[in-house]
Amino acid sequence: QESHATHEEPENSDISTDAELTEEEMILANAASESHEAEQAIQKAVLVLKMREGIGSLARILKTIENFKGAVTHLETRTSKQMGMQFDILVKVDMSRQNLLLLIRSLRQSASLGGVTLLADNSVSIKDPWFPRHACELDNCNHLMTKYEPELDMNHPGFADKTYRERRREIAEIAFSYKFGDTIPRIEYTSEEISTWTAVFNTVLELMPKHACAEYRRVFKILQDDGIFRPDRIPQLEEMSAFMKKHTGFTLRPAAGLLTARDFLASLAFRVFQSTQYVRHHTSPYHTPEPDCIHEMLGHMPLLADPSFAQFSQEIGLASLGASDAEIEKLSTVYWFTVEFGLCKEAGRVKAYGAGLLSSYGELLHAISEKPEHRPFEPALTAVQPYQDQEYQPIYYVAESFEDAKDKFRRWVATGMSRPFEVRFNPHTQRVEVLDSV
Ligand code: HBI
Ligand code: NLE
Ligand code: FE
Repeated sequence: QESHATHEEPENSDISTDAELTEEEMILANAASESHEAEQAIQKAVLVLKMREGIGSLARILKTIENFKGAVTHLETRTSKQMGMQFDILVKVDMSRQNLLLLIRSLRQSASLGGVTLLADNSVSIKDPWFPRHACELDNCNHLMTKYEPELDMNHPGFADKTYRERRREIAEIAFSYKFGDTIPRIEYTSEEISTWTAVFNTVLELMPKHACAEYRRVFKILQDDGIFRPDRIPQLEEMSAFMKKHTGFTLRPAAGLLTARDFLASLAFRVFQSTQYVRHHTSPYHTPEPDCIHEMLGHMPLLADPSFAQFSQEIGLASLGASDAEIEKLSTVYWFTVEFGLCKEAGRVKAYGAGLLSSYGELLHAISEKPEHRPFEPALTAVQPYQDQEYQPIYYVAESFEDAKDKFRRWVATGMSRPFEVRFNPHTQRVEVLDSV
């Protein structure tokens, strides 16, 4: 018996079954050998174990996990449907990759277990994950993050405002019951909501000529000419969706609030943008940490109606399908520093294209001032830059152009993703096709 025998429990040491690693675990093992830090970092993993009839001991299994410094964060058992097996155990653990591999080997040699499968791991994509293959499946991709909501967060300006909370509930209801293909219900915005819009709209009109990128200004003008952008009226999601469909094929579906990054990014793969429909609290018109329809309309819509930018957005979405949690984190960081808070160069000048800047008078002025740091957009570095989403950003990334950002992003995705397949969007069927590449 080899080196791991030292970790072995005495009760099991007389048994030795084949402890070969599967294909996925080999990927994991290779990834693990890349760097010492990666091997040691604590990650999440999901294992399924089959316990044999008669001789199994759950306590002993847990003890083995503990021996390898694994922290069990979730445990489920259910009666096995298989002959000779008593029950299946689903266990989620936090542990280093190095120890995870040793643990799997050790468990495979245990007499009481008839099967040990690594279901998922934080850093390596699973082979056959579920993700939407058609825009209609986005009906399942509307999970909310419970964060900064007027109901939940004392710092939210609407926290103490009963009427506002009721209004938010009413509008969220539309998103919850929305199904693919439905017409997005119209909202009769109140005069208070409209005056918040008017205030933000007028600041955009004032700052845009000097500080917004050319693509934004171009589409903004069309939106004004079409009568969709007016100071005295909030655009309806349905009319904006029709406008975008005409320009880039992007469409909208209503979202109840901040969605999980995985769900939010997945929709972009289908050129669908999940848009909030409520209006920020009237006491904070010039900056709010959460998306609202003023941010979606004035920040996102003009650029999503630009072909080059639309393509870039879709590619972030495509890269997210079937990605690991760690990769989703990186992609949403790239999204954050580009689509939300990106700056770009135009004839040597720095301009804003990020939606969070264009919809926020306060942050736009901050971003182009001397205060924050400007760094060149470099996906591999940008993707690992920590950020917060409550205050103005201390760092912004500057792209040479959309084309350049797209090129760099493509190259980074091509080398940096672990998933063992490629995806392609078929515009004729509106489906994502999966191509095996390994
Ligand atoms: N959800 N509705 C909504 N709007 C966003 O802009 C948004 C989101 N969820 C996650 C998210 N943005 C960020 O994590 C991005 O960086 C992906
Ligand atoms: N801070 C932005 C605004 O006030 O419009 C919204 C950002 C949403 C991520
Ligand atoms: Fe946004």
